[in-house]
Amino acid sequence: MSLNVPLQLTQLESGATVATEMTLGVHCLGAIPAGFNSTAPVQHVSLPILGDAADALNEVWHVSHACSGGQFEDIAYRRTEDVLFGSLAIDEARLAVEDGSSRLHAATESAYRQIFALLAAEGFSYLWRTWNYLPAIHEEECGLERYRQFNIGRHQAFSAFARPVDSSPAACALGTATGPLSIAFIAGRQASTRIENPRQVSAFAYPSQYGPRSPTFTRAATAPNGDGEILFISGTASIVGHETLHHGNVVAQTRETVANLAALLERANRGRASSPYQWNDLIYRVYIRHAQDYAVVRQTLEGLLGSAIQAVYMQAEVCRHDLLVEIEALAFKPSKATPS
Ligand code: 3EB
Repeated sequence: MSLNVPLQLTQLESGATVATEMTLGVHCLGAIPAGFNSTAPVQHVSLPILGDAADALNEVWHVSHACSGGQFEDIAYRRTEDVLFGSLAIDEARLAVEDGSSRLHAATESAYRQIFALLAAEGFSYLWRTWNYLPAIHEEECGLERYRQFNIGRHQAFSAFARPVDSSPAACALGTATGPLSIAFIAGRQASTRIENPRQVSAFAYPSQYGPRSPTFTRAATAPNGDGEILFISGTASIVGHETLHHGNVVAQTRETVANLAALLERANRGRASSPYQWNDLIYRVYIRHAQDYAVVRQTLEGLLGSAIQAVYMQAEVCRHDLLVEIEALAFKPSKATPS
């Protein structure tokens, strides 16, 4: 199968119209830009943007020819021969559940069952990356924190479709103040190559103190893209082993997070001696729990990675109470790694 139509990502200029037939999907985090109009799937999450409001995140996945697509239950999707982007939002209030059972659990399980059913129907077996946003992530529901209910629902859908947890996608999961459960994803016809972090216990193997079902994500993955590849780095935080480090110290947490990102880059760069991923190749999303930490997080990050990095900073609830910052990233390379 030809893989000669690489996926690209561009930041939407304010006021620009999307080349709709060549657009695979869009992420709008923060306000939707004025005049924006898309027939392609859009993941819209209203997170507060930190710094200049004009720095809202409006990313467009596109290719150089027309895509096909449609609607599958709650999912809007577009696809090429090689990749499929989808987005869905589920209003929990709309769901009928039995007394005493969690609406978020039900919504998450339904969302992931829909995703896996669509991928089976379209022949895209490999889930590369998911972006999960859920309201009130720390609130209790049916005696358990909602992030943990989310994890149970996600895990059950993986089991129902016989997807082993160690084949999980790269991912992020963040809390929003309001809005529906919102999930976007990219899947491929070909497998991604998963990367774990030697400094961290794999998330899918976390001990049960973090909830009855573990989060199903891998720390990073590379995916084939034309003659090159895409690197997806999952939400990364100040966790070593499985424990949060540097309670209450956002500067130290930012530094530890960068050490984790460096460990992932080191792995991703095996077999890439001539064209390694470098800090400036990455496009970052930086989630900060307390908006007032923005200046110090940015200063710390730019001090370590340089002030030329391309990053959008947002206020969001990171999924453990004691985590103050979480950073995810992606990058494109025109060539693949050569297996050593
Ligand atoms: C962590 O390392 C931080 O549940 O999909 C990061 C990325 C985190 C993805 C997810 C959670 C998820 O455990 C939290």
